Amino acid sequence: MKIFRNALHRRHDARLEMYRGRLVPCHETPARLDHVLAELARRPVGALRDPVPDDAGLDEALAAIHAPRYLDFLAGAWDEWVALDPANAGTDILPAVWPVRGFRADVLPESFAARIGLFSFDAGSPVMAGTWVAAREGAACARSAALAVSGGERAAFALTRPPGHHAGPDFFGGYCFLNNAALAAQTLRDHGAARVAVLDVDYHHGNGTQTIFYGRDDVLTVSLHGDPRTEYPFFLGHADERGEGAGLGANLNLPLPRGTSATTWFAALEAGLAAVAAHRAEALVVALGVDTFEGDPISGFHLRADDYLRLGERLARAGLPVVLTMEGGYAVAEVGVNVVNVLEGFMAAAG
Ligand code: FKS
Ligand code: ZN
Repeated sequence: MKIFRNALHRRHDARLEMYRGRLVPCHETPARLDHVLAELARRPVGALRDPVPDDAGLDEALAAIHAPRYLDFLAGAWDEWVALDPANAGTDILPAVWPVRGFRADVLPESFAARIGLFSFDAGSPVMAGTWVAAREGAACARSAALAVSGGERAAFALTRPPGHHAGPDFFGGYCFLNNAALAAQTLRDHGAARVAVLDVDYHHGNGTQTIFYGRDDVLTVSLHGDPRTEYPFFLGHADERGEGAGLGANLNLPLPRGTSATTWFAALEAGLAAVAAHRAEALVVALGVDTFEGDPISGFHLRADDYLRLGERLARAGLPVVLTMEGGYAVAEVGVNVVNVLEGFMAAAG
């Protein structure tokens, strides 16, 4: 398996997120990815490589899934923030005001505080000096993985953070800024796959990916996740969201209650893979979060380390070329074993 690693991931190392009225240390840390690298050094399932250099093709691919004014804002947010007050350089940026229903999103405010609210949906996703560079390099990893698979590789992994699946056409949130899984799907489409499926196995609903492709029938989006009635991101991810317009029928949500066992989870995975087969997808993108792990501090499913081997095997048996993108997982010390188990299971069954 080709593994494209984001060597710039440490540039995004945000300090504090808003939680229950307090600023608490961020769950989404560089150590998460370091544990995957350490496990890969023990169990080499594929060589590590850098993505193809940042080029015009990356901009084009990003522009196909994100709005220009959102990309412009993110690229310049840190410089704007520091220009407001040089003392800001010591503090990460967090939004504190959002346009809810009835407010206007069509008029771009001049105020920085207003614009960062317009382009986000929570106060848990700090933007810092290296956020754009890290996220962009991650997008390059996702694109490179998709290009490798388009070129005949059976599987490729974008080993990156910050994650991507909550980032929508013009918003960040849930630690996500650029949607790596969506970018991979779009790249597969642009390079020969007529129909692509995104299967999101992170504990949290892939709201960004769903929203990006909601009106399209060429990219099926499937997500298995904690029921949004109780679980983040709360406001999307219900079973009755089936897509709209041309995309009607090309979105499948499989919400499961907090406390769901591995047995029930794997049954839902079968339903998700059946939808992928029915879509006649020619390539699959897996948004791989391992926060479904029983020891995860912020999630509520009960998968064990061995279950990730089974997951990898099952994904391989779907028979499609696969791009995997790294999403969540916060039992930091176990993230490496669980992620590499998926890759190893895949390679063992892919033969
Ligand atoms: C606990 C509240 C946590 C935010 C949860 C974000 C989940 C992010 C993720 C991703 F894959 F994107 F990283 N609220 N203080 O795991 O879905
Ligand atoms: Zn998650």
